[in-house]
This record gives sequence, C-alpha cells and structure tokens, in this order.
Amino acid sequence: MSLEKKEIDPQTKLDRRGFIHKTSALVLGGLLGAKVVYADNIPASFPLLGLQPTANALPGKHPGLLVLNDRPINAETPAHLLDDSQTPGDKLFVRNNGIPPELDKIDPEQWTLTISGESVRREMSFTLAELKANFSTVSYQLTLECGGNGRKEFNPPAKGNQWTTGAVGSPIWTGVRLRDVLQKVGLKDDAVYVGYYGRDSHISGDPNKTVISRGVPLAKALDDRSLIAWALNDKPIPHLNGYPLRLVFGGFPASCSGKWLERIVVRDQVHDGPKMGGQSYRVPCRPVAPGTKVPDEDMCIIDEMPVKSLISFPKTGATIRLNQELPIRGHAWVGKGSIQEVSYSIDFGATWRSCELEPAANPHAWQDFSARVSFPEPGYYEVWARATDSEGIAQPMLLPGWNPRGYLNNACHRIAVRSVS
Ligand SMILES: Nc1nc2c(c(=O)[nH]1)N[C@H]1C(S)=C(S)[C@@H](COP(=O)(O)O)O[C@H]1N2
Ligand SMILES: [Mo]
Repeated sequence: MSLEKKEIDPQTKLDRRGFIHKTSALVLGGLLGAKVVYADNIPASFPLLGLQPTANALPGKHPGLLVLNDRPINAETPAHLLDDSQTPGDKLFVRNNGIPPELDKIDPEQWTLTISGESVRREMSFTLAELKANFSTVSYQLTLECGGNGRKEFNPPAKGNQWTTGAVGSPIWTGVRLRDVLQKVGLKDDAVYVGYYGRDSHISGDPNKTVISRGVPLAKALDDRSLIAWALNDKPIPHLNGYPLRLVFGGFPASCSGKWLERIVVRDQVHDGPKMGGQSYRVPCRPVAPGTKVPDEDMCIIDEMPVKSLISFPKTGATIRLNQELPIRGHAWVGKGSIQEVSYSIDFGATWRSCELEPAANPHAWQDFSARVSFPEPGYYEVWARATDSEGIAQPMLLPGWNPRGYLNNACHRIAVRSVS
C-alpha cells in the first residue's frame, strides 16, 4: 500500500493537492466516508474530489462541524448549518479548554451540585433529582457565543482557536433559575460575584489543575434567565456541551457558562479562578493600536457581547438567475437589549435595505431575519448583513477594535452570490 500517511490532510483525508494513491477500495472508502465503487479504475495519482468528511465526525455532533482542534476539542458550525431558528444540539459549537469527563463515568443519578464560597450563609449540595424536584423548571432560548468568535480576522493575529463565524448558537435550555438556588442557600450581604467549577480535567493531566473557572457579577447571576440547565431542546445536553448539568448565561461570553457543573462559588470579590485574570476573556479598557502589548491592569473583563448577525441561508457561493429573487435568512443578537433592525447591502455597503425582523422568543434569544434580494445584472456580488441594537449601535462593516487575544469581532457577515442570466 503506497498511501503516504504524513501527507494526508485531516479534513479531507486526501493529500494537499487532492491526490490519493492507488490502494484498496476498502481503505479508500474509509478515508472518503463511502465505498468507492469503481476504485479499480482509478488511475494512479488521480486527484479525487472527495466528500464532506463523515468518518471523523465528533461523537453526537453533525459531521459538517469544522474541527479547529482535537485536543482539547474545538469545533465551529459553518454559517449554513446555523439556519434553524433554534440550534439543534448536534449543531451547537464545542469549545473545550480541557478534557471532558468520560461519558460512561457520568452517572446523572449521582451527580451533585455544591454551592459554596465565602459569601454563602451555609454550604449546600443538591442532586440533579433534588434540583428538578425543589425548584421550578423553566425554559428559555438563550444565545451562547464564544468571546473569541471571529478571532481569525484579527491582524496582527491573535493566538488561540481561529474561529471564523461559527462559535455561536441559540438552543432552548431547560433547568432551574440560578437565582432560586442561590436564594435557597442564602447569600451574605457582601456577595458580589458567582464562579463555577466543572468536572473536566486539565490538558496536562495534572489532577490538581483547574481547567477554567470563570463567572459573572451577582446581578447577572440573579437574572430571570440565568439557568442551571440539564436539557437542550428538551433532550439531555450533548456530552461535549456539558452533560449532565451546566450554567447558561445568555448574552455574556459563553466562557461564563460552566459545563459539567459541579460547584458554584459565591464570592465577596471578583472571582479569581483560572481564566478570569490576566489577558483571558479581557479586552483593553481603552482602545489600543493593533499589535500593542497591554499590561494586565489595563485589561477589562468582557460582560455583554456586542450586536452581531449571521446569514445562514444561502450558503456562500450560491448562484441565482437574474430574473429570480434570492431569499436570504439569518439571525441577529446582542448581549444587552434587543435587535431593532437588520439591513442588507449588495453594493459593498453603499446602500442598505431593511430585512424582515422577527421578535425574540425571549430576551437573550437571537432574532430571525429574512429578505428577498434581486440583482440588477449578471455578475459577482456579496450580500452583507448589518444589525442595529435597541441602543442604536450597529455592527461595524470591517473589523472592530483590535485586542491582544482577538475577542469581540462583530464585523458584518457576508456571503458571495453569483447572478447568471
Ligand atoms: N467546565 C468547562 N466549562 C466551559 C468551558 C470549558 O472548557 N470547561 N469552556 C467555556 C467556553 S470558553 C465556552 S465558549 C463555552 C462553550 O460552550 P459549548 O462548548 O457548549 O458551545 O463553554 C464554557 N464553559
Ligand atoms: Mo469561549
């Protein structure tokens, strides 16, 4: 067998130029995710086109997700797979900082959540069953977006997962209000912040190292829609997204929403767990020139995420006949308030037209938009979408403020469209 392993690209399993060397139908089939029926007829070194990879889909995840890193697992959702109004579990992006607890070692019957910290009146623990039985169950559609979504565009580049547009999703989450649980436990007057600890393990293998332990200011923790959730779209949360229990804080960077949740700490100071301090999930308090080294004390914690939108239909590269209208669809969201308007441009931002905009299912759910677009003559176009929030703040058309770790890129999303006569 002359297959040169080293040259195989992890996405397509073909080498960089698309060549695959003559080999058995079985091996080829394994690489391409389907049996090659006429494999014997393929001339040596003939470049096969290949299919979307299915063989290396993440467990429980849609095979179309783009894996950016496999240790820890980080995978984003291509824009056209985010077309659903409510993101299905298998299409929700995965952002792991460490190694998830093994699925067969998770027993939801035994899972407990402990509430502790210097600002609780007394430490208390609840099993999953006790959470379900003792507090009212609520469901909200809540949008989660990683603070680093869009990082890939920053220049000079920022280290970390090179997310394009797909570290976002908006499923329906079911659980209990964090507020109800905190009230049951009882808070001291000096409580200001709430942090989390999950059961994932550090990439180094060191059992004493915490992967990530972030949190939110008390006011956000007490919000009506801040949840301790066990279900996503009425099903158990997918393993990679925090099964069996996680926090969900819509509108804040998703890094606040602790997965595989085991402990909540109520703090009398800003929580100081790993990835709360230094440069993590922080941006310069005042704008800086691209490439500036910013001292830690001049970095501020990200709270509400900025206004943003995504075109989920059609997939970029669509072709449309000149005499036909192109339907476009997508979603718009913002951490604070709501979306007031979404508009689109086909002339690189010179003119804009309004889209139809649906109301949010509830605050912190994204809002669907749509429009029917016609093109004046055959040729290449880009469709740009731009959302404006209830404070009148619109998305920037190009990159917003550079920051050292590449957070908060809310530039307009765009797709390419070809009009043919
Ligand atoms: N325990 C734990 N919680 C975590 C993380 C993690 O690595 N471990 N990653 C955080 C980050 S940075 C993000 S963006 C979201 C991602 O949630 P998702 O993987 O369900 O999309 O989870 C957050 N909660
Ligand atoms: Mo994140």
